[in-house]
Amino acid sequence: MQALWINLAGLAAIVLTVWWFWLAPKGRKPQTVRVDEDLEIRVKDGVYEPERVHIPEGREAVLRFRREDASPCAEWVLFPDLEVSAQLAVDKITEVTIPATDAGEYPFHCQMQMYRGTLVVE
Ligand SMILES: [Cu+2]
Repeated sequence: MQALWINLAGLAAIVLTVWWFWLAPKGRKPQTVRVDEDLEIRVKDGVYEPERVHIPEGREAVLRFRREDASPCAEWVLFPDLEVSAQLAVDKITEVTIPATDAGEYPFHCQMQMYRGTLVVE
């Protein structure tokens, strides 16, 4: 009986692995991504990727920026309408907390407005 349970556990692990690597929905270079634990916003070559980020209305959200551009241009990210700004560390994740907000579109950009993105609260 115990062997059966071990086999079932092994089978479940295999199924989960297959699902995760082959069957789970994955966006290919999505322009729009729901905020979740795995979302990173890459800061590289003059673009935020993804450049549109969706977060739920009325809930605080944490955005993770990974700055791969060492130039000073990319150093800060500003959400002027939300009065949020953050200094981004190079080659690291910087977490930026967005306060609970009404639905709408809120642009964000670097201090020179060369990098540009939109936070979509819905
Ligand atoms: Cu800039």
